[in-house]
Formats: sequence, C-alpha cells, structure tokens
Amino acid sequence: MLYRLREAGFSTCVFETGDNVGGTWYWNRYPGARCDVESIYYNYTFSEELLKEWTWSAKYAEQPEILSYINFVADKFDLRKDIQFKARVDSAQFDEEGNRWTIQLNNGQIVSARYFITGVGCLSASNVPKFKGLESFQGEWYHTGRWPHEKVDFSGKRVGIIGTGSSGIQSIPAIAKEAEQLLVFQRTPQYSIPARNVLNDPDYIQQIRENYEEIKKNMRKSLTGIPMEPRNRSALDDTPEERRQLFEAAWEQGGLLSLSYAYNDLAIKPEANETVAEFIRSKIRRIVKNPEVAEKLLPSYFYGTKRPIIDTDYFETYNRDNVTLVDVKSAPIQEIIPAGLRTADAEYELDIIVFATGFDAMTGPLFKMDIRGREGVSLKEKWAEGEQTRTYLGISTAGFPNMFMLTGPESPSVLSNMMVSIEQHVEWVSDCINYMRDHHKGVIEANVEAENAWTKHCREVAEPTLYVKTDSWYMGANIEGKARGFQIYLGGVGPYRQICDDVAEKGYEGFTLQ
Ligand code: N01
Repeated sequence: MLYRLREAGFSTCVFETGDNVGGTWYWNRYPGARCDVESIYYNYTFSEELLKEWTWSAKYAEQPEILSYINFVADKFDLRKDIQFKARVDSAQFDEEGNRWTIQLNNGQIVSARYFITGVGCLSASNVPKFKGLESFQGEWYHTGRWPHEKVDFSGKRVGIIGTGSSGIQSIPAIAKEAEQLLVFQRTPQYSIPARNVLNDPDYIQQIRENYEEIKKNMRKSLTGIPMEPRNRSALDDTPEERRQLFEAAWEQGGLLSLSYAYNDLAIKPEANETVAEFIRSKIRRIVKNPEVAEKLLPSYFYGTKRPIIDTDYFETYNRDNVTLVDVKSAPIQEIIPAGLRTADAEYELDIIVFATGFDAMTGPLFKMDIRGREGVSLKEKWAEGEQTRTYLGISTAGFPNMFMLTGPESPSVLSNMMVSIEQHVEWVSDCINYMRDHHKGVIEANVEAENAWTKHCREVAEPTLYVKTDSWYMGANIEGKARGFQIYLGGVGPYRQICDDVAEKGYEGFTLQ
C-alpha cells in the first residue's frame, strides 16, 4: 500500500506496533512456523524485479525465510523511511468539519490524514483464554502469536501446549523433539494432512519464472488465490473404491487443497463431507500406534469448515514416548496453578506453557483501536448493533468516510492466499484514491443500502454451506461473548475481484463521492 501510494505521489505514513516489518511473520516465531500456501504463490506480484531476484528455498517456506523476504522487499523499495515503528495507533476519529482523520498514537503523537487505511491483518489480536490463576504460574508461558525473538529453550523441560489449531499442529512436532516431556492439552481434535514439503528444484523455479504472467492471471481469477480449481464431480457419484483411490492420491500429494478440492460438494453436502472426514480418520487410526490415543485424536466436525491444516509428522508425534495427549474436552482446564495447571480430573506439573489458542479474528485487530466515524460513533458500537459486522465489499463501512480496511471482514481474506487478496485490495484502494484526486473529490463513503446488500449477500453465500454449522473462529465462536456470524466472503477471490472492479468502473457505485 505504501509503495503504491508513494508511486502515485501521495504523502503516506505507516504506523507499526512492532520494531520492524513482517506483521504475521514478525510476531509468529514459534518453532515449526511456516506458511501453508506454496511459496511460489505466496509472493508479491507487483514487481517483476522481485520475482526475478528472490528464490524460495522450499515448497512451503519457514517463518524466518518469509520474514527475510519481507525485509528484502522493504529494503529494495526503501519503505522503512515512511514507516514509524513502535508506534501503535490507539484511536482514529473522523472530523466532519475538515473531512480528515485524526490519528492518535500510543506515544502521544497526533497525525491528521485525509485517508485512513487499516492494514492490521485478520489474525493479529492474540487470544490467551482468561484462565484463573495465570499470574500465579511460576514457569514461563508464551503465546504462539507473540513469540519472543530469543530462542525458547525447551531442553530438559516439561512443556504443556494448549490448542491444536494450525499453530499447535505446526509447533507440537518441533517442541516434542526438544522437550523432555510434552503434554498436549486438546479440546477439539483436528483434521490435518501431510504438507509433503520439499526443497525447490532450480529448474522448477526457472519454469515458474518463465510462466509467471500466466500463473498470476490464474491466481487472480481462482477461488482462493491459488491456481487450482475443485474437481467438477460430486463425491457421491463415485464408488467407495473410486473415492478411496482419489483421496489416497490427494493424501500422497499433500498440501492445503488436494483433499478439499477432490470433489466439488465436500463443503456443501454432509454425506459428501463424511467421505473425506472418514478417510482422514482412517489415516489417523493407522498412523497413531496406541488405539486409545488415536481414538482421542479423531475429529468429528465437517472437514474443511475450520482452516484445513497441513503438517509435518503431526500424528506421528503421538508415537513418541515423551508426548502425552490430554483430553480437555471431557475434563476441561479449570485453572493455572503455580506449578502447572489443573483440569477437572488431574493436576499437571509444567515448566513452560505454550498457548496455541488462536486469535480474536477479523474484528479483534480493528477493535484494538478506538475508531470513530461520523457523530463520534465507534466501529465497535456500530457493529454491535444487529450483532454483526456490516461492510461494503469488506473494504469500507457506512459512517466511516475515507476509511479503507485491507482484507477487512466480509472480504475473502483468510479464506484465500492472503498475498493475492492483499494486493487486490491495495490496487483497488489506490485506484480509488487516485480517482478521487483526478475527479477533485475529497470524501468517499459507502451508502447504507449498498452495505446492507453486501452484508446480506455475504450471509446468503455462506448459509447453504457447512461452514456455518461448525463453531470456528471464522464464525467468531472461539471468543467468549463475541457475536456469531460468518465473517468472511465465501464467493471466491476471482468473482470478488470482478465485483470490486465493476463497482469502480461504474464510478464507485454504492458509494457517495463529494
Ligand atoms: O488458532 P485456532 P491457531 N481450552 O483458533 C484451543 C492461521 N495460521 O493459531 O477448537 C482449551 O485455529 C482451540 O480449541 P477449540 C490459520 O488461518 C496459519 O492455531 O476451540 N483449548 C484450538 O484447538 C489458522 O486457522 C498458519 O476447541 C483452547 C486452539 O486452541 C489461524 O491462524 C499457521 C481454549 C486454537 O486454534 C488460527 O490458528 C498458524 C481453552 N480455553 C496459524 N481456547 C499457516 O500455516 C482455545 N483453545 C500459514
């Protein structure tokens, strides 16, 4: 966003809480952290030079490599000179007289800007559950999304990890290799399939570079920002043996979409979904040697309705002697005690607790700032009314003129390759601001009718799917007291881009420009 606005001649300043660039990849430094989108697609595409000059070492890049990439981009375009680090935005208020935003930082600085753009991410407000007694714990504790910069030494330690989402499943095999004992406190068993990570072959990278224009086009028009489409066939049209063979091939291939895309109705029909769910359960039963442990690891929600997880040796890790699975669904964690934690039926001594307990997703990062639009109404108040987010295109919201949310709620964001969705929003927002300048306009605001129609459309797209039947962070269900509702646009990255482009082509239909 900074690069584009600067290129267009706007004076732009970025405020960043951290002391360096990287966002997600700056904060999530836990052992085993890596991206679940293939590195060749998890790129910026705005500069050909970048594509030529950077070579990804592996199919799925690890966190340190992605962070180096982001630093490389920041250096190459000299971005840091317009970024203030260690500067958190506490509040942003729209001033209706001057049509400007007043932005207040935690260091007391106050900034006035015509446009206010949030690039706060969807999964940046880490969630440490409010366990009684945490402050009394005498060991060390960490959240995966706020991992320290120094190496955490697990050797010789009894480590407890709470949570088995993507972060837990990535870190459990890595921590198990170091710790003396690892206790995994699992509430909901998860589906996970092998990533099958490999080093990138130089010939393959060359081939990708030569064909990148085509690849980029396909990424942009795809459903998820990854150039793959679901197989156009119902799981129920194949025989059990045909399905087994197909799932087996997908399992061998590994990766984020191979199983989800094996058939086109896995996210819609419960009976179709059950075929893939049972296939993964059969794999878990086969991999985990202790049948009692295997049984506890069997998931039962609809596959794919939480972010599919890909792993390296996750289920195999339960065959290690130093790893114990503790079911905290049947006996929930009751409190943290000085020596460890207590569940409903036992006490566990721990030196280190790792919270892999996720995030207050989508709205959490926005609500950490006190954002106030017309008449001093806060975003939090606005979205509390009617108990759901309301946006126009997931980019803007009525009553908050000249504010844009990159990958905001009700855009495809986390259901896609974030790089593609981020770039699409950046292009759209910078084109819009350019348009405003070229047409001598100073204020743009979403109309309430357009916003209501978009929000309704988002719900209508999600409603017939199985996503809405699972308690997940997509639904806001992981945060106590948070309103339930599917917070992401499910219509797909390509169709969504078309909708946004059409709005722009029609002179920003659904917005009022003054
Ligand atoms: O968080 P999660 P995450 N007692 O919310 C458990 C992205 N990501 O950080 O399911 C006990 O998925 C909770 O249990 P339950 C990706 O989009 C990407 O792992 O609520 N347990 C669950 O097991 C992902 O989806 C990568 O019953 C409690 C876990 O904590 C998103 O980030 C890597 C609990 C939280 O899982 C979030 O993933 C990592 C309690 N009180 C993350 N509270 C990539 O590969 C929560 N839990 C790019």
